[in-house]
Amino acid sequence: MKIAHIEIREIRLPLVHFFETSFGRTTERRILLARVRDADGAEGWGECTAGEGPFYSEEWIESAWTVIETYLAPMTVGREVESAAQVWDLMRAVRGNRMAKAAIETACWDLEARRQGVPVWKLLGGARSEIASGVSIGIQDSPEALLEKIEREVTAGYKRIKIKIKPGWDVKIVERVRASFPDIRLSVDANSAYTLADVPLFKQLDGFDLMMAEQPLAYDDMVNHAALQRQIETPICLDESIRSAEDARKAIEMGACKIINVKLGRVGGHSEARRVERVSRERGIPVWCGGMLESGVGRAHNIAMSTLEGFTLPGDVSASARYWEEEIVEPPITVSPRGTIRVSDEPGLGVEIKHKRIDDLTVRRESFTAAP
Ligand code: OSB
Ligand code: MG
Repeated sequence: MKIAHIEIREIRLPLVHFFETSFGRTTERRILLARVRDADGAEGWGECTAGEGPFYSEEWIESAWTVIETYLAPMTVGREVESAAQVWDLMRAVRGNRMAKAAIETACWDLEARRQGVPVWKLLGGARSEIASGVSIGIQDSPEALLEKIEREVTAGYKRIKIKIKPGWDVKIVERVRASFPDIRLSVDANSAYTLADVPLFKQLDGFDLMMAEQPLAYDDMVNHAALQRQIETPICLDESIRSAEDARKAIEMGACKIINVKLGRVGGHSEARRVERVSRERGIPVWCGGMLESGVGRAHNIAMSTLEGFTLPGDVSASARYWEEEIVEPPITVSPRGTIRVSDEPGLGVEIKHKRIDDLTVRRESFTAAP
C-alpha cells in the first residue's frame, strides 16, 4: 500500500457541555484530523488527540500541526508499506510527539482496512464484537450538578462512572456521591493534581470502594506512584505516565499501578497500543480505553482498539451525543441501555465520514503529495 497523499485539517467543534479537569476547562474542541490516500484514491481517517493547550501532555494542536507538516508527513508520504503496522517505524527518527504520529498511523490502519474490506478491529486482532462503556464526568459548578449528571448516566446504563477530582473537590465530593449511589462502579481521576504529601487523603478515599484512582501524582513520576500504591488499597491506574509498552512494563514491575488506561494518541497509535495491551495482559494487569473528547473518527478508532482481549474494564468511550450536537461521522456512536457499544462489521472504521460537514467545520488545511 502506497501512502500517496496526506491531508491534515483543523476543525472546531463546540462541546454540548464544558469539560473540566484539574488542569482546566474546555468548551470548544480544536481537532486535527488526518486523511491518507493510497494511489487508487481509497482513503483512511485518523484523529490527533492533542488538546487545545499543552496541559494534559506537552503536545497540543499547534505542536502537532507543526511536527506533522515539517517532519511526519514528509517522512511518510510517498512511502510504500506492506501494512499499517510498519508506519510507526517510518516515523521513528522523531522523538515523542506521539499524538501527532498517531493521527497519521491510525489513518493508515483505516486505509488498510478499507482496502481489504475488513473492519479495523478485525485487522487489529480484536476479540470481541461489543465493548463496555463508562463515562468520565468533569468537575461541575456544584455538587448538586454532579449528582444530577451521575443520575442521568447511571439511568442511561453506563457501566462505570468516573469523576474528576482536584484539591478542594475530592473526599467530600466522593463521600456525597457514595451516599447517593452506594452500589455503582465508581472511580476518580486526578490528572496529576496531588503529591505524596496527600497520602492521608488517599487513605481516606480507600473507604469508598473505588475501582481505581487514576493518575493521582505527577505525570512523569512512576516512583512516587509506586510509593503511594504501597500505602493504599485502592488500585492506582496510570494514564499520563504510560507512553509506551516499555513504560507499561516498568510501571507494572515497580508496582506503580494495578490498572492501565490506554489512549491511542498518548502511546502513538494502534501498533504501540497493541504492545501496551500485550505487555499488560501477559502480566495480569487489566487495561481500558481512555478518552480525549474525540470526534467520531477518534471515537471509532477507540472502539476498534477496545476489542482487544486485554481491554477487560469499561472504557471512557461513550455516546457521541454526550459531546456533540452533530457528529462528523454517520451513524453517531450510540450506547445500548446495558452500557455497551456494538462494534460495526463494516469495512474500516465502520462509520461513514461526513465530508461535507467536515469541510464546513474546517478552519485550515494542508496537503502533502508524493513527488512522482
Ligand atoms: O484524563 O482521562 C483523562 C479528557 C481530556 C483529557 C484527559 C482526560 C479526559 C477525560 C475525558 O477523562 C474522557 C472522555 O470522555 O473522552
Ligand atoms: Mg485520565
